[in-house]
Amino acid sequence: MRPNDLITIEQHFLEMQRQYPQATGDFTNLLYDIALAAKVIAREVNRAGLVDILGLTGQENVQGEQVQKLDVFANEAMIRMNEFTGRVCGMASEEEEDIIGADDRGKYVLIFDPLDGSSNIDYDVSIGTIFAIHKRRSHSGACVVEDFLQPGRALEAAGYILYGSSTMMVYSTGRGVYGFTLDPSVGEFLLSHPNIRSPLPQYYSVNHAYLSRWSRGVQEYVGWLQGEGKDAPKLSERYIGSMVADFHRNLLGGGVFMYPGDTERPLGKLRLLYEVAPLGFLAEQAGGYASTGLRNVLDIQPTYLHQRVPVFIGDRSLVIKAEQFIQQHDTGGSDDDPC
Ligand code: AHM
Ligand code: MG
Repeated sequence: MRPNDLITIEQHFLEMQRQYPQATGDFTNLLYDIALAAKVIAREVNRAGLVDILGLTGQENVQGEQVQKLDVFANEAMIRMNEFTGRVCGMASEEEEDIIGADDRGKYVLIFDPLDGSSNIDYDVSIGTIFAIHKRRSHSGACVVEDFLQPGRALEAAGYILYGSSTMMVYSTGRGVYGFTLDPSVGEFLLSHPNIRSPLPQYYSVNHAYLSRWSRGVQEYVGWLQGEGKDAPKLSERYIGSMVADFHRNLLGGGVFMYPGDTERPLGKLRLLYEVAPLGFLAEQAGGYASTGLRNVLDIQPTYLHQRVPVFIGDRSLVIKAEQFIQQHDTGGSDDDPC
């Protein structure tokens, strides 16, 4: 790539900001703060394997410093990089019980899952940070929980950072989805995937270990994805076990990811505010769709911070098909929604 072709994430954010002449720059800078936090977390994630090889895990490394768990480190990095900037009045993290106060003057609230897919951390398998930004609803003073409890449809921006074979930041402000790849030699995210649109589906992603606990509708739907019945697509399966990595794979390769409710966990495992709504926002911006199986996840009015919802996300026609199977087999035609 010639230098003239390079677009850094900062240039891209500034270019986007020019479309809003009244913008103060706060929002642009907030996105840039997140990109900076991402670089700090990426450095630590990349070192983690090495730390293991060198036998430095445990409470202290050779310098006598505390070695933090990666998810704790990522959580603290996101908080520290955003709390005193004056851009956010508060944050909500999947790792924290309650909201985290920041600068009362901030116009935005930041919601994040600092390290999604944490069961993969010890095995060098892709993990990621998911983030979402809302405008605060309260007018002054400290932010309140209602500032965070907004439907996904109201998001100002959402995105994720994937720590995989390379580090990528993918985001949307509601005007398409853009992907940037971190070039470690220059220490900057460079535009690598402009205006992402999901291709035709090839994959489905689900944890099959829960098959016996799924409803009839979900079982029949997964059978259909595998090739049973009329017009069945006969897809290949891929399941990484990090929602952010499974979502990313399907975003670029085409497919559907799901974490349905089951007899043990009627609302599934994934959290509306930290995982489902941000990725649902991105899916829709890339031409896809995200549903609980009964309704669009972006239309749900959250009632509490750590609310869980079942999710089917990715290729639009495959998600609509999931809704049809569930409608036909599980609800007896009723629209009652446990979410
Ligand atoms: P986490 O936020 O604690 O990492 O949990 C969420 C993760 C998702 O990334 C992933 O899709 C899911 O848990 C995997 O769960 P399971 O092991 O039940 O398939
Ligand atoms: Mg998570």
